[in-house]
Amino acid sequence: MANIQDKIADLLKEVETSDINSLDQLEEFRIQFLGSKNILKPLFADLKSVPNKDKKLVGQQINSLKQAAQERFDQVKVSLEETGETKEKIDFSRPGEPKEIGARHPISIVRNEIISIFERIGYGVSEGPEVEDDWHNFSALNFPPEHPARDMQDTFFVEKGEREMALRTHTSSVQVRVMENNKPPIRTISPGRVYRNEAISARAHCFFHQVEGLFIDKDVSFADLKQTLLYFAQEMFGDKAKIRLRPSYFPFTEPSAEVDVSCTICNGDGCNVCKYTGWLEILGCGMVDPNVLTSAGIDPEEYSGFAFGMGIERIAQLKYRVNDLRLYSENDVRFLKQFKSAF
Ligand code: 2NM
Repeated sequence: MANIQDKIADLLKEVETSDINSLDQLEEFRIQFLGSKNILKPLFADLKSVPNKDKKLVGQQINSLKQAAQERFDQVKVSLEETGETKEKIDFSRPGEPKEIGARHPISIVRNEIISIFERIGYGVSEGPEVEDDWHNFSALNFPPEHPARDMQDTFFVEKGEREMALRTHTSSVQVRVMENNKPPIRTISPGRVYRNEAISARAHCFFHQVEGLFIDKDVSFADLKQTLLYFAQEMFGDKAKIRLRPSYFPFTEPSAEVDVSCTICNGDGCNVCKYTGWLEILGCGMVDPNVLTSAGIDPEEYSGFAFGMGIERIAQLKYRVNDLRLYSENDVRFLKQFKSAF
């Protein structure tokens, strides 16, 4: 009885006075007094030989010892943490190890900038599938059955179950869906990847990226279109930018136009970028053909609208002077890391 109480007293002294100045020592302490094979365990075995009348008292003493060990452990742990002992000692005078951060892809930067410009005048963003049916990619957009764009030479066709589908050739297909599912007024831009069956070169690629825009309401005119595009050109290329429209043809718009911006290099004086014309082509546009409105369930007697489409690679080329389209999809980090932007 005295024997076991002496042991308890000795151990308590050890718990209270042992030197613990590091995490390693704390771990040793933990193993010794609190671990699965700790030195308090044999005391519980010794307890069996203690006379019954003293069992309660001695049991309590062992428990207090255990509690004291836990308290010492907790208290030393906190104080080591406060003095920074838990972590390896940090030498704050050492030079940093900078982590290289990624850069946004130039196509994403330009896409985000275009989106932001149109969001500021009330446009929303719409997206849709890249694998499209004939209706949304061609028929609803007023492409006649024999139009060359429907040819295998121009469009990638894929089987989807029993149905023949196309990889969309423009994001106008998204806008057909928007018109089918919404009542005017409609103001939307549709950014996304599109596909054309073309041999890859510096100037052509089998996929590229577009932003198309659509505005439909009562009494929308060609003047609204022109002013919208002037706003866009000046936001994108600077206040001094001018635009000019040349008559053109698209199946889905009538009348249609090609839009040039005054050369961003020479301001229209003539240089090798604009081939001494002073102008750079940036997008196509027009008034949405009444056939397209009708196909998408909008009454052309009540509503009119304009639409436009631009290639993001083309805008990026003008912004960053990148002359080879292949660079955009090769993912060479030496190319990609040059683009830093708020967008
Ligand atoms: C262009 C040029 C002209 C266009 C037409 C439509 C829709 F869906 F309303 F018919 N969306 N985008 C359009 C018009 C696209 O890209 C050069």
